[in-house]
Amino acid sequence: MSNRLKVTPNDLSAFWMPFTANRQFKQAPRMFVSAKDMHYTTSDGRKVLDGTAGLWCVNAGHCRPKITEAIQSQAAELDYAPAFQMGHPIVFELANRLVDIAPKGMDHVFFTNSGSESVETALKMAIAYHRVRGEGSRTRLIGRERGYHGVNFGGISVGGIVSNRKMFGTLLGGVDHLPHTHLPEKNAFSKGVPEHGAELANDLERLIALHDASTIAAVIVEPVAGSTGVILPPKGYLQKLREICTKHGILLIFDEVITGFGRLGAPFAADYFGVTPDIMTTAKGVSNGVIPMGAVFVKKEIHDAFMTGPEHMIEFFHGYTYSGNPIACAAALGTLDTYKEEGLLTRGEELAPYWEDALHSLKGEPHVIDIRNIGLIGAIELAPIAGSPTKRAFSAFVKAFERGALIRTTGDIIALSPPLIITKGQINELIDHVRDVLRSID
Ligand code: PXG
Ligand code: PLP
Repeated sequence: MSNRLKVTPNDLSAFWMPFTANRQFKQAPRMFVSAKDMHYTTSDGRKVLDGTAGLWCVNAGHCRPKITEAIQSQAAELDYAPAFQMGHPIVFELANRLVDIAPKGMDHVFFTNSGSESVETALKMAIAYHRVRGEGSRTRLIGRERGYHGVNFGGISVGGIVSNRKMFGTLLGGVDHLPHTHLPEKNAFSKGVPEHGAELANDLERLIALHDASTIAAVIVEPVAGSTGVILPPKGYLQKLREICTKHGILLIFDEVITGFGRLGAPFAADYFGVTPDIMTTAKGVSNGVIPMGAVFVKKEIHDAFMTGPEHMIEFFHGYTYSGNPIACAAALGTLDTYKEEGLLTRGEELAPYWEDALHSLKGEPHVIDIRNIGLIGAIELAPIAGSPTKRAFSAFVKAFERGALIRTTGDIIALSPPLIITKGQINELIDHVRDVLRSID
């Protein structure tokens, strides 16, 4: 056992933790000190089954040798190269490898360091694209209620999660929202994509009638909404959005930060649904969550529209100090190698029926009011405790952790998204933990 295992820092106050109930956490900290494949190890030496791939990102499982080795050797060879006006070989190699697995037509990649940065990049690209081609009046952005697009100002403006928006002032102007597609009264306990609700895409026609297409740059949606508690697109919904955007010259952005890299059993949600967006934002699974990285995929026409004007001029005034950081690139290449060798980008397809049955076996357990699934994503929605929303799901989270399973909760919804290497036995184990937890909480 590592000698770090028993160490608990004696002062937890300096670190202001993100998206955490800081005071509650610091009274009873939950600490991971190591991880391997499907498991974490806690500071008190317990093994915890990872039911959430970290935060939806560790798709290949933990501490995979190819990724670790790639990082180690890159760190010793070229640690950093300036991202602007300079290059290094593996960032080009990585872009080519990513384009190879991307949906057809997405021929170019812009690197960022997170999903939030990918979203800002995509929104800026969309507005600037229209401007470089002489349609500078297209500046408006359309998001969706309950959407999550990270935490930067563009992302929270097009996003639709009230608590992520209300504290932060007036946000970006010129933004409107489609309605969300969560219709529990019609679709509860659907297996896979729900039957009802495709017509909600027609609301885009209403927004276009209100604002006029000539003012709208882009529509951004998560093909499957993750953070808000797993909301699936009704059958035919994404196709409809695609048709309306195309008809009106509006760019369609899929935010695939969660759905990208095999989560649905296909490399991207665009492949799964057979709908190709104009821009695709990714992060998380691109580097297995190991080193921060994001990648924005763009269609050739969009990229090429910028490649005009004097050749000595910068074409797109945007980029990050760490765009295409060599060590992040090495991690991503090690990740893609692991995905390829183990067939992980499509493994979810084989496992999905087993996953679906296991999840839906929780129907009828205490508090369960809906179960949703797609690929290797699952959601179990609980009835909230009257007057104390989120409390029931949070106690399920703590109980599960104590029993040996990491689950994720948002509102009163339990979201599951295990690493894509999970075995059937481990699926049973995870679902059994959830079942026992549901039976033990108030
Ligand atoms: N877009 C989508 C669709 C996301 O899911 C982001 C953008 C932002 O990515 P970064 O890397 O900036 O966090 C996300 C991130 C959860 C959870 O438990 C989800 C995310 C992040 C952390 C927790 O639902 N999604
Ligand atoms: N703030 C200051 C003062 C900077 O100099 C920079 C980058 O040079 C940034 C913010 C942006 O940092 P990054 O490129 O890591 O996003």
